[in-house]
Amino acid sequence: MEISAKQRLDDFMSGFGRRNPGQPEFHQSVYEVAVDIIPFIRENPIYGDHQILERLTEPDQIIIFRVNWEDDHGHFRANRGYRIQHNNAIGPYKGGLRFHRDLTLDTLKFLAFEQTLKNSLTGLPMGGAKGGADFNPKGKSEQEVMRFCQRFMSVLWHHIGPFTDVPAGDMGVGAREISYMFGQYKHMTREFTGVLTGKGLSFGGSQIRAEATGYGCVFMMENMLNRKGDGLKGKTAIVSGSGNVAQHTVEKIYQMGGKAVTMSDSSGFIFDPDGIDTEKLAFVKQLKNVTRGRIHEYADKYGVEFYKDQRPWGVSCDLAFPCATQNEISGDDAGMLIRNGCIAVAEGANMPTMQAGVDVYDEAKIMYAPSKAANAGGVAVSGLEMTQNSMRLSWSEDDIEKRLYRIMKNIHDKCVKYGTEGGYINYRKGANIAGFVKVADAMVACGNI
Ligand code: NDP
Ligand code: 2IT
Repeated sequence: MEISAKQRLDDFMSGFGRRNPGQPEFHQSVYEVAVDIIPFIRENPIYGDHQILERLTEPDQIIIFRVNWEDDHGHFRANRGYRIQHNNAIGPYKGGLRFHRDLTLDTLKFLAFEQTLKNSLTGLPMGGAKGGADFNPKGKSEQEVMRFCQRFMSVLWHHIGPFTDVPAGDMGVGAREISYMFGQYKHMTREFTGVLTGKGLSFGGSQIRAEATGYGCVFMMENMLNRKGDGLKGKTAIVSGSGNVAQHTVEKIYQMGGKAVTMSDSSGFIFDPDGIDTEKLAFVKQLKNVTRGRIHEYADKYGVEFYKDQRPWGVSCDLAFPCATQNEISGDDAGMLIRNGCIAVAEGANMPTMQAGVDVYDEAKIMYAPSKAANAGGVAVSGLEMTQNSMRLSWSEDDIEKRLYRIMKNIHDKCVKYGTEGGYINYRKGANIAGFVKVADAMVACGNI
């Protein structure tokens, strides 16, 4: 008797759960993919014969290490560093580093798995990885951050290289941290190579890398709207977060004629009904990237409301851009968004919507660009940085932004190709299948290694 797709999914997830106990985020991200991939494998049995889903949900290798450093008071401190080298079927391991107090192996395993499919979607030759440390950058001095980055890299350098594994930034790791780590890598190896992306412009960095994730996310949204004969112009958007991704999402929304009315951090959100324009955004950039303050200072300066310990999903809007962190939109939040008129969601953060929220989007059939498609612009420009480093030249700002736009349009079109269900585009399914096929074909071709 034929086993149903539902039974196969349940069997697969229960085996996966046994192999990865106590890892709910990894579980969530794999489930979200398996829902679409298991029926696809039934139609394409070669992937089942080669056990691709089983192999793809097991990281190639995980490196865990102690990072010793000294704080400004001369006290010895120890943190835990990680690098998950998830899959290199289509290119060297590639993915960001996250510094966050609560970082766990579970979070990194979900991020590295997602990264593998995301990198495949970009069309560039990059495998998937993720790493970081449970180091809390908040309240640390410049010197402490520098010392931590140096000590972190003094272990990690053994495991990475321009043809092996190319880290970049993620939460808590921006241009400052990448630069310190690049300096340390150079010091250890005596080699100037493109081993990290997100570098400063004067030492091998790319134009538009800092902007790329946010810009790309807005380009993805614009493509979804365009397909319906609509566009961003005149739309009201809510954005969460106030870090790298949120800042450049707000910037591009403004440039394209939309109006972003919220931003947030882990202490609450601000609601500015007049919209966050270039001048106000410059204030946010200074606040978050230089003085490293809290978002309520925006409310104090511009006389708008600050909602302490709350998220912005109750504010009515046309479009939503979650750009802070994972699992920031529950099923109830998703329901609230839709009741308040939201027609589309593009995820700048990684897996910001809980499974219950994704089910709500599915049911309402809104336009929903999942993170692996919507935020792929960041790693795509990282890929372009690797290309420029290999060629030993650099492309102009205009050139990179055009390339980024084309890559996002291409991702959109791949989602349409694999996600069309009658008149509805299931972007989640489209992204999952399009990301999977390229990696899976490479794994089949290269044999069981
Ligand atoms: P940043 O560190 O620059 O900013 C993170 C933002 O999220 C801050 O505003 C932070 O507030 C907020 N935040 C963190 N935790 C919470 C929480 N529990 N509740 C509410 N807000 C929170 O990181 P990025 O902007 O780079 O990353 C944001 C998201 O985008 C992450 O999911 C990341 O993985 C993803 N991403 C990043 C890419 C990149 O190129 N940087 C590429 C693709 C995806 P606070 O200051 O209070 O902590
Ligand atoms: O989640 C992500 O895609 C990133 N943090 C960017 C990774 C990269 O290598 O640029």
